[in-house]
Amino acid sequence: MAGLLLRVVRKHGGASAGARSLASVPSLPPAVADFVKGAVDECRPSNVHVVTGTPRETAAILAGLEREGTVKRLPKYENCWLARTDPKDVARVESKTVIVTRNQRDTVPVPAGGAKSQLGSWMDESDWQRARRERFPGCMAGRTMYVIPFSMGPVGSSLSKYGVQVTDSPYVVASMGIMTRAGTPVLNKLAEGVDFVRCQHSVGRPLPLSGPLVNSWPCNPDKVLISHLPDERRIMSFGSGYGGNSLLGKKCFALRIASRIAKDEGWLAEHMLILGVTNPQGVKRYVAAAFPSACGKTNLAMMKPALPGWKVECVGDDIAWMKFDSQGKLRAINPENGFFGVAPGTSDRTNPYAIATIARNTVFTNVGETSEGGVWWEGLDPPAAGVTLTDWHGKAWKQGSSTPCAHPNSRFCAPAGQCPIIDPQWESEEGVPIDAIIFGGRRPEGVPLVYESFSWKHGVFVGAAMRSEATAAAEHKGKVIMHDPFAMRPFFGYNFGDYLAHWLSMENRKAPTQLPKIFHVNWFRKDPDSGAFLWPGFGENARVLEWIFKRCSREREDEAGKKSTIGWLPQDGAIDTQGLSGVDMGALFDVPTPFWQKETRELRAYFTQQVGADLPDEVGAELKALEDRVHV
Ligand code: GTP
Ligand code: SPV
Ligand code: MN
Repeated sequence: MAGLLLRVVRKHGGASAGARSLASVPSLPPAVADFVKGAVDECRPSNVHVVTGTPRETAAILAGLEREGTVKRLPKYENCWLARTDPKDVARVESKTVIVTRNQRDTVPVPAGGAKSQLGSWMDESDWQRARRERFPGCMAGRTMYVIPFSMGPVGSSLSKYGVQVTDSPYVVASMGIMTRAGTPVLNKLAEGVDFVRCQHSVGRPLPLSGPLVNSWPCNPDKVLISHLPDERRIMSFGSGYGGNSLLGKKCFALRIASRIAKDEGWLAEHMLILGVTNPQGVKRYVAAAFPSACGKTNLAMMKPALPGWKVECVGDDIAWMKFDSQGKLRAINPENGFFGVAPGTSDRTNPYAIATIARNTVFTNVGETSEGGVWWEGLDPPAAGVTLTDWHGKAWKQGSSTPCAHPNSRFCAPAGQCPIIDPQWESEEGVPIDAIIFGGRRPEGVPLVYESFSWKHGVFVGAAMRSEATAAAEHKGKVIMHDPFAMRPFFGYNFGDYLAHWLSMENRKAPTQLPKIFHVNWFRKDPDSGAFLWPGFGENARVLEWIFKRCSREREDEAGKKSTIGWLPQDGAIDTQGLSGVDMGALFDVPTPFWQKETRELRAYFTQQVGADLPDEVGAELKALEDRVHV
């Protein structure tokens, strides 16, 4: 294999680069070798480097990035790095993210009246072939192609899946080394002949450069295309080096491709955190929660409970793969190995365990920098007197400036194992047992702090009806309230109608099934007069987890529950408010009928226009039942 690669490499690259690749290319399992050879033929790198994952290799990659000026060391901490991107490459690009299938309807419901689907973007196979030919041939000229064998989930777990990413971005190699289990142990697993997802990524800036780079961050914003071929289990990503666009194990694989695999195999791949919560009596339960991007998953997953005696432990902060076991318990694993978390707002007050997690071995991107070689962002205390700040563009920055110091979607990339409250079971091969599923979003009005669904079917409807204020994690502008069903709108790997049918089918499994209870939370309701949040959030969210915990333990349906038009609410006093002051529980639990009438009409229009004939009857019936309850 090494000889084969060397020949391919020599044909297109310099002789010295070829000679280096001979030394660094170990023999690859045949299927991996075929994939790599195809990528080399197409992208024509001058060198190939198979990633082993050793600390020495990682250090060398970071040192190379430092020499190139892509990252700089943060001397205030141990092995921490700062990258500033081209300001045109700062977030996931939903408008350039597509799924390629033979039929459009395999990817998205066909919207009424020729409207554009908001539930994903389909691309025709021949259009995709053309787009590929316009981008990939020769795109890695002069660069090294890194081959990253990686595992989503603990290597060897029956719930895990494997991938191989080729990329010309050493920043991606360093980040994938944190976010996934990558390197030789995975290559050994692949040598057993297990399936893997083929992931091809290029920043799209072959050498010599046709124009200057901004911030030494190669990318090609005009040509960005993040494409998925679920039938072939293949991902092809071009033009962006940032986040979910380029760390292909995350959204592309673990959500879009995996949700399709999960449908085929009878499990669930979801945009959910997983946490364990232990009550003062020592009883422990696990819950999974789906909130849209930048709506509080990392914060909830690592929460420090404000309630005495309660303990939260973190299994994962972004993605859950869940499967019913032979006893009928829903078991979840976190397929990731690190956190790619939103920096702004993270502080000792809001998320002390995240702050502890990112103190070493962390890559920061687009945050502010202090003159002491530390990091800074909105939400942290002002730096000590005499310490000055540089913003994410690399310019001097002062408090009170009209632009933020850190980009609102600036992120930290840190190993999950460094979290002080990582759950002892977080790498368990069989996964942790899930008792409750929580949906939520940013809803400034109308939506109560917490409610519980009436049934599994109603819970699926609550997930389908999720809406949230737009955030900086994607390219949307302004604070519009967007539909984001199951927090999966940007991440569905197949038709949303089929996805709903798949969720509903969990109730009709032949095998024993203990369905988790389904809840909806909203930490973000605002006082209409002052615009301030009504709920303190963060550690105080433990009060809501306590109610959810109790609802999971209840023997009677109406215990500690009050029936409302939208679901079960806590009875007065059922949420512990001891020690809280100035919180208006009445306002937090108000369910205004006019608001819900409007919401219901809006939902009916959305389902009709966007899901149409693909909406399962059961979900239509739940909407009708809600309409009847709120008298629409
Ligand atoms: P992705 O990584 O994009 O999927 O985001 P996420 O869902 O993990 O969101 P994260 O926990 O990083 O929170 C995003 C922002 O919401 C941060 O600025 C937090 O400070 C803020 N936030 C999180 N939880 C709460 C809360 O309970 N109340 C309020 N007011 N803000 C919160
Ligand atoms: C999200 O947007 O939900 C993220 C960040 O978790 S990214 O990996 O960039 O998609
Ligand atoms: Mn996310």
